[in-house]
Amino acid sequence: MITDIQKILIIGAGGQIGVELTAKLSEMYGSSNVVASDLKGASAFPNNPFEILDALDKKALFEIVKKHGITHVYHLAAMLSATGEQNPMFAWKLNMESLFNVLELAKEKHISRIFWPSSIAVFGPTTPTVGTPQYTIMEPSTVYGISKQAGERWCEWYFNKHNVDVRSIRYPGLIGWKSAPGGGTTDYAVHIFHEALKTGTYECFLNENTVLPMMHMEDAIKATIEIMHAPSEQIKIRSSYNLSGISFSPKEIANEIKKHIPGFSISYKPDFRQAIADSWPKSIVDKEAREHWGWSATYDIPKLVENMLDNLKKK
Ligand code: NAD
Ligand code: AKB
Repeated sequence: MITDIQKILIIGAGGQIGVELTAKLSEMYGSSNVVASDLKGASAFPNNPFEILDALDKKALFEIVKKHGITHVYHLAAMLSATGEQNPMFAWKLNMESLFNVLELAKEKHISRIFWPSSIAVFGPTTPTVGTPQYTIMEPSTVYGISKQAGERWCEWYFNKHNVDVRSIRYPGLIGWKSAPGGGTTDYAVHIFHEALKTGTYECFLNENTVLPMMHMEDAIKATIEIMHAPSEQIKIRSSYNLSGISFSPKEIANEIKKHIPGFSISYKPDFRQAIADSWPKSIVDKEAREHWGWSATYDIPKLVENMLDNLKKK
């Protein structure tokens, strides 16, 4: 267990990333030093202090920060790409105002460090799709992507103008067996494993050749911990870092699953999420994250598929 003094608040702890991040940080710092918060769901965190918190309520956030002596905030609450397109105004409000609430607390010196995730959704249809670099054309076409791009610019601005120590990663689609995804375009890559084991078939909402950047959740958590623990001078990008894991299409992941479940079959019925996926990169170059703070991924496609199937079977 790490003994430096960190009191951590996780906002949106009940979500796909939050559940795993809360567990990992509790292992590192002790559960009593990691406060989980969400709109509901205390029972998911029997060992952590838990607070009901609406991230849009700045006063309530401030009170929780004071009550627990919070130093570090991981702000995960957001509306993701698919749900965001269906609730555009609220997605914008939630994603932007909640970020401002956290950034302002740091500007006012109530907290000392923030983690806020961005996404590959910051890129858009005019971005080069293969080997997308850190610096390139960024014209996102979803409300979610627009909010993440604006969020990146604001993070950089708060760092430059107010010395706010905010750190960020552009996560690809995340795949883990411990928690369920919440309203994204890459969610199929989690659902497919559950359905392969449960029914042996899966109807995919993207077409068979839609290649997207993806990552095992363990790698995403590793990156999050690494960027938050790197010395400040190594974090040279204060908007958000590209982060690369693996890239595959539904057909490719289905073929890998068939190596373990030979009878597995997949069909395709693209819906509105196809247009979102088509606007995103197929692969990402993360040279800066590697050079600045030593990032590298550990999962390839065969290892990810084996890990997902083995653990879901046990679960
Ligand atoms: P999720 O939807 O699974 O979880 C979000 C959590 O936030 C939920 O538990 C929800 O109840 C909570 N929440 C929603 N509104 C809230 C509010 N007003 N106040 C407090 N909590 C609220 O999302 P996730 O997949 O865990 O993503 C977390 C962050 O990571 C988001 O910012 C998302 O954009 C980013 N991200 C995720 C992925 C991915 O593949 N999961 C990829 C790129 C970026
Ligand atoms: C989504 O599909 O919306 C997320 C993301 C890549 O940001 N998983």
